Amino acid sequence: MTRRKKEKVIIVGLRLRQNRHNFDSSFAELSGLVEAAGGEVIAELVQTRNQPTGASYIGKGKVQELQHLIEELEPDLVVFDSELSPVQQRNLEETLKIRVVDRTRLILDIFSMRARSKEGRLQVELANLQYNLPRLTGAGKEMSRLGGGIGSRGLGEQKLELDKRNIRKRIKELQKQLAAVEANRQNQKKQRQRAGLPIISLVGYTNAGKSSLFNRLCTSAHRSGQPQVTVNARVFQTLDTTIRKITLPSGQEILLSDSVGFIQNLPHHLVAAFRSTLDEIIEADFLLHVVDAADPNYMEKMKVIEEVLDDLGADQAKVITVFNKADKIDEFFAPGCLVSARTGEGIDELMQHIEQCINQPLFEFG
Ligand SMILES: Nc1nc2c(ncn2[C@@H]2O[C@H](COP(=O)(O)OP(=O)(O)OP(=O)(O)O)[C@@H](O)[C@H]2O)c(=O)[nH]1
Ligand SMILES: [Mg+2]
Repeated sequence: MTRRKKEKVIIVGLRLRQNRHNFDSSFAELSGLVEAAGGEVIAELVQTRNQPTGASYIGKGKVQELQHLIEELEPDLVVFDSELSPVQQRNLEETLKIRVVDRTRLILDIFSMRARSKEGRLQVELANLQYNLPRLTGAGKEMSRLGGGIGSRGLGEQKLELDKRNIRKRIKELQKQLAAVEANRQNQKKQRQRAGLPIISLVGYTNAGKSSLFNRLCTSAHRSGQPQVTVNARVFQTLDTTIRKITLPSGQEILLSDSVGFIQNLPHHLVAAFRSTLDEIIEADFLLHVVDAADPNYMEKMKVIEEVLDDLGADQAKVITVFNKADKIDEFFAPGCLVSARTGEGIDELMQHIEQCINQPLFEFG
């Protein structure tokens, strides 16, 4: 992919009166998502209302205000902090004469940039097509109109001209290919189960430090020399699942798995497409919920993860909460382990705690 210059973005949000708090953290996060997609936020526009309007999501007056802002600042696109209906999106683009991208599309874009494994790519393409299908009016016009840049990734060049019928065909094809990959994965899972080792999955909000903790646990458990997973301040750095066998201080072996992070308002298309990855995460014997203790919004983010885990049907009793980034904070009351993946502080205690959980009576593996 060629490096294009940063696209200029105006972000727009609707603060619903009954949902103020969620809005603030979601909107603050939107800038990070725009950056992750290769853009730069040059202005923000927020409206407070009781509910969105059917035609243009924000009210008429606000659309006018946005229009003035666009004329003045000449952004490349506008990003809305919510999923727009196909009609709202079309109306807005026609009125504003500019590319309009919603939060869902933006997250799909980032996932498209990050997907590496075969399964990840198939899942992302599937989610993209499912998102685009109801948004196509003519024979593939809309998709090719998008041209490039934020809001257009994840569809191979050759697929830009697909019409609805072909998209449906491609969706079926992808589902079939994914089923095959899934069968393969089930096989691997059986093999792992046969080995009888407990599986511990790292879960948590994107950027909490799951991959850093994964690496730290791998080295502390004397597995240095193993290829490490990539750590990055960008959101959704990790998409693919990595599993390593590590040996805890007592000699107990476990399988540790690192995977995709979550975020509030994850697009349901994406969740559906990633279902098998998510199922695998929550089927682990234990879930190590990694929380960024230095994040002022850590409580809300914890709640997001708890809700996601609940939706996925994960057993709360399997969750071990660990607060990370201890090196960044002075004082913190942690109702669980407090560690720093960076400095190694608290890691021994965490490993002991994991061992205790594994060796609880009544818990059997395989
Ligand atoms: N100061 C400090 N920074 C940390 C610590 N752990 C992780 N980080 C930083 O936090 C950022 C995110 O770390 P990752 O390990 O990639 O986070 P992740 O949860 O795997 O993120 P995704 O894969 O995007 O979901 C990176 O910039 C890390 O260097 C820590 O203990 N202390
Ligand atoms: Mg990661």
